[in-house]
Amino acid sequence: MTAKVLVVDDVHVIRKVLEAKLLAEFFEVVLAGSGQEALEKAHSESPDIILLDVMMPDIDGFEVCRRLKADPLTSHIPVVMITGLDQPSDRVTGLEAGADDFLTKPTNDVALFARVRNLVRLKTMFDELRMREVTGLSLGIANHADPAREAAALLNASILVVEDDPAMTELIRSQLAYQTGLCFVTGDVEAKQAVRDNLWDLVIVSLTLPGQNGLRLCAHLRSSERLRQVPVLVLSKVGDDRSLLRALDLGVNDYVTKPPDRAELQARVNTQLRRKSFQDRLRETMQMSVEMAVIDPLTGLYNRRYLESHLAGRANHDGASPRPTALMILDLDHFKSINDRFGHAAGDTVLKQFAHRIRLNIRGVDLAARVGGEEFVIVLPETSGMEAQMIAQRLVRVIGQEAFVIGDGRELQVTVSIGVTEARPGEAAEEVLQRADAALYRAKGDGRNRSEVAS
Ligand code: GH3
Ligand code: MG
Repeated sequence: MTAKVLVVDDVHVIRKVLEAKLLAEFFEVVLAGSGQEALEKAHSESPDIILLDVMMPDIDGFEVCRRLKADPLTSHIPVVMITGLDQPSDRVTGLEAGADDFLTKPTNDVALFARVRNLVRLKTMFDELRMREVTGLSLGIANHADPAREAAALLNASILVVEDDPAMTELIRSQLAYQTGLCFVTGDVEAKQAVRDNLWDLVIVSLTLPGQNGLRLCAHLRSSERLRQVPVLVLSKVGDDRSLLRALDLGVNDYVTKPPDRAELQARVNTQLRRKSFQDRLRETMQMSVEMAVIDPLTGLYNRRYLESHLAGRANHDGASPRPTALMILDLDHFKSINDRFGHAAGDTVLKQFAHRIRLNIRGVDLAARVGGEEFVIVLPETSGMEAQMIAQRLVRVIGQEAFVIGDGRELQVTVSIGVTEARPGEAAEEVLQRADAALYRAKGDGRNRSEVAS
């Protein structure tokens, strides 16, 4: 992973040391020697992350951070505050200023790279999400970011804590008391069961479980695609860099040393939960664009494209099932006059309600698609032409019997005509559709509000 890091410190030597370390890990580095310069370079260089010293003579780090986070052009760049002393009050001030993470001087390399990588990953994901949302919004297929939902994701997360030390468990319970979905287990066996049965937003694993079970659990949590979606935060013992490095190598997302500092634990938990929530949104956006390709937006039924590929696939599988497949084409009667008399919006409302009634009256295995303006197709697997005709007659009743409601309580009588046919083994979709269409034509000719089976 490569990323551009802006290092801000008024002390030349410290800037140079950090630069050397980051360059050695193949990061691109930009330096700033004052708060003012940091603000300028945050704009001109578009860094992926900012390492920000607290104590600087012109504008201090807290104020720089506040200004970065208040500016829409820089608010998305993660900021790591570098606090001079191990001062918990500085951390709290930093978090209040909007900092995403913090490190204490002198910076320990393991911590430095873990934090930087973690936040760069987070930003990469966030950038990707913003890009897709912009594209999605312009296509009308994505929702705007929902701040209330995001806030809820940070408080009502489901968090699994794996810790066998009762005192530590109590400490974590009190530090994360604001979280409503905390669950504690003491061993790796229970933990494996818990991750198998539930999808967690975060798993916190103690690396001091007996017999390296903490590390083994981390490996397990990275072993499958499903589990890899869950962020892992480890609790490590001060000085046990070996286990910590192993865990980071295994791909855990972040760590806190024991006993955790309240502000630090909360900040790291929040970072991971935010990451998880971005990730979930990304997946939803992708899911949505996949659906958009095959779903008719007005009715929620499949579209013509989906139906065509479904029918092509069905023809290839013919013979596998001894039972026939039936198909029907449905066309609303005199739909043009509904539009003419009540307007296009009323017509749309009728189409939606029509689709809803159809869906309520077919089986889960049946496939309903909107193939034209007011023309629909239903494919019924394992169904004969005669059975399909009975279903079609029921649909005719379901549509015609009860009036449709269009806006301000106005009611409207709507009827449908249906052509039914049974697909012959190996028959091309085109032929089946043509036969159903001919039957539909007869239903229209015979007075509408009825269904006919192809001869
Ligand atoms: P028939 O009983 O013979 O089927 O008559 P019809 O009026 O239903 O058929 P026709 O094909 O003459 O008209 C279909 C109308 O459907 C014309 C078109 O304006 C309308 N239409 C097509 N797509 C939409 C849509 O998405 N929304 C609305 N409101 N109307 C649509
Ligand atoms: Mg029609």
